[in-house]
Amino acid sequence: MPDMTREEISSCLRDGANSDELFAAARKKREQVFGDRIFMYGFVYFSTWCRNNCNFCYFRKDNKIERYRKPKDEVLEIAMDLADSGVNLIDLTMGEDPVYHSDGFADAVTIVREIKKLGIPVMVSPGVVDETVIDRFSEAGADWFALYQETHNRELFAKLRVCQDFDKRMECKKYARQRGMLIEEGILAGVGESEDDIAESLVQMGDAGAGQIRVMSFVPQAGSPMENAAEPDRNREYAIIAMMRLLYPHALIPASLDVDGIAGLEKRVWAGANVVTSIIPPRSGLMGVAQCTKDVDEGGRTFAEAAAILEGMGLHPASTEDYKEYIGGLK
Ligand code: SAM
Ligand code: MD0
Ligand code: SF4
Repeated sequence: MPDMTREEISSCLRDGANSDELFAAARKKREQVFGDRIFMYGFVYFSTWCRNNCNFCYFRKDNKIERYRKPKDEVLEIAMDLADSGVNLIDLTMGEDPVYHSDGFADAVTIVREIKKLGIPVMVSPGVVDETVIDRFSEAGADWFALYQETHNRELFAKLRVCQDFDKRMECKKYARQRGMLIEEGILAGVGESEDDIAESLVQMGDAGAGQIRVMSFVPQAGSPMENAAEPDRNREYAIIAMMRLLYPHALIPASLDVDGIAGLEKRVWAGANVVTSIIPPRSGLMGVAQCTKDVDEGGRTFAEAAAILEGMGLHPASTEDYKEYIGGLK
């Protein structure tokens, strides 16, 4: 339990948003726990097919876009390149691809097993899956199971994740935690949530035992029902990152390159984040989720680019051994 009530969190978000003291306090907390180390995550979005119709997402089933499903060997090659570049973890992400659902995620489980042989931690982000699939991922050695509720307000959830079951999504990550995996929880900012909704989510994320917690500003997507919604003010996301750090000093909190590309890194780290996520190899044909192509082919989302920005802030990418030791303590 955080040592602030929902009301206190909510009023702090209302009054303290964008205040320098809030960010300074968050950075101080991060420094106390992590020193000058920042963790680095490689991102492999290996199938963009999806059976769902989330209103905020570019990859929703009804969006008429070009899709891919990368063959196993190519995914492994990309993961190896990422590992060589220095990332501490490979995040294997996919849409809720019907082909994978029909065969028990056989290839995905093999990919996890192979990447673990390289000695690098793995996160899986497959969406809602059966318990037997979670068992398989866990047995293959997946360290993390990521599944974002987006909001803990059920009414808002129903508007965002249309025709999906709120409780089933919660139960799924709970089961993954029981099976010994670490879990990542996440919310969206700028989708019609109130400060009270955010406060509720921040409390519930802690209650669920999430070792990693994230917030991402909603990015309107061409061809989706929310295409013409307003771009949310980024200060809200920064303030939420800082609140997360103050409430949960030991949490891993991403600064995602998937919202504003590499240009958005510094502000998020300044707000208290301690993990760079969505590092993608250039010219790999891979996409991001919220910013599907931004900075990717230009090489702007690489380890080297992100590391240079961190160094400029007096921070340093952690070694993978260091990262393993840290998450070992979370398990
Ligand atoms: N398909 C799986 C699922 O939805 O759980 C795995 C992909 S998941 C990692 C994709 C996440 O990206 C969503 O949970 C959401 O938080 C985020 N996202 C998707 N579209 C977005 C958008 N337009 N703006 C910001 N974040 C977005
Ligand atoms: C990211 N694009 O880290 C990824 C994604 C999935 N586990 C994470 C949203 O920003
Ligand atoms: Fe599919 Fe995930 Fe996008 Fe929803 S957020 S449409 S489940 S890829």
